[in-house]
Amino acid sequence: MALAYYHAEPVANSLKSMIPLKEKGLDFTSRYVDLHKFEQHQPWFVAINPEGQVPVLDHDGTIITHTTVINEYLEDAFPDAQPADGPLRPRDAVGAARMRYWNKFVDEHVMNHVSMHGWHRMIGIIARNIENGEFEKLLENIPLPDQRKKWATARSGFSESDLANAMDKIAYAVDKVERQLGETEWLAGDSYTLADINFYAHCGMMVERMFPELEIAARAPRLVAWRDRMTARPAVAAALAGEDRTAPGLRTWTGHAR
Ligand SMILES: N[C@@H](CCC(=O)N[C@@H](CS)C(=O)NCC(=O)O)C(=O)O
Repeated sequence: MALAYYHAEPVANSLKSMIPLKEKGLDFTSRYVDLHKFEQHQPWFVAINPEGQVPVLDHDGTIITHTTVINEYLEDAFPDAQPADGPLRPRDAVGAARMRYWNKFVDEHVMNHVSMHGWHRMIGIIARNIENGEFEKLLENIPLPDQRKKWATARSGFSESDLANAMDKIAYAVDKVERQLGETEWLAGDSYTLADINFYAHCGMMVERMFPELEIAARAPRLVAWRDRMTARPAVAAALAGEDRTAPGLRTWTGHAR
């Protein structure tokens, strides 16, 4: 059995599937893809993932993409490799449904909004530092049309109204998670699941640092305690310790928990 994981910095999607690999104690080869050098759009990587995005799981030559799919695949392929405090996907139908409900919420209503602010602060600077002409050539190599648009928008700047709308959605998600953590210890119930990992990687780990105006400590104390419980898990700490080539000045987005 050979597993390889292609990933970038330990934040957002790359972190989201790295945590389950560590939690499950699976033996895998880590392959860092340097997004700052646009390796994800180069022919060798597009031959692995035609969508030109990380992360990617290679299991004995079978390629699996999209983090929510990768994480469920790992549960199906390695059901017995689990952390001591229980499986990452509940074994009962209701628990699994609750986990998927939160995964859907994070994937559809959280991830893109936090990502827009991250791109605005970090990718925008990287994109504006690329010469005209060269930037257009880089755009041509991006396989996904929406991603091509996102790079172009990052360079020209996201609109104030889009950023404000994203901010409203993030505040909504923070309040929703805070309410849930008033009822259950973890997002999907009494056990730690892939849903916690998803929200942590896309929002929970960096929300306080990225959005001081939300006054997270006062507004969402249960979320802060949950985040600290997550960060203290040895597997999460190991995942966060992964390679990070982000220039220190640009780490408004990635530098939080490390
Ligand atoms: N839906 C995909 C999204 C993957 C994604 O957005 N990856 C980002 C990194 S967090 C990426 O590869 N960005 C590089 C680019 O778009 O050029 C997933 O869940 O894996």
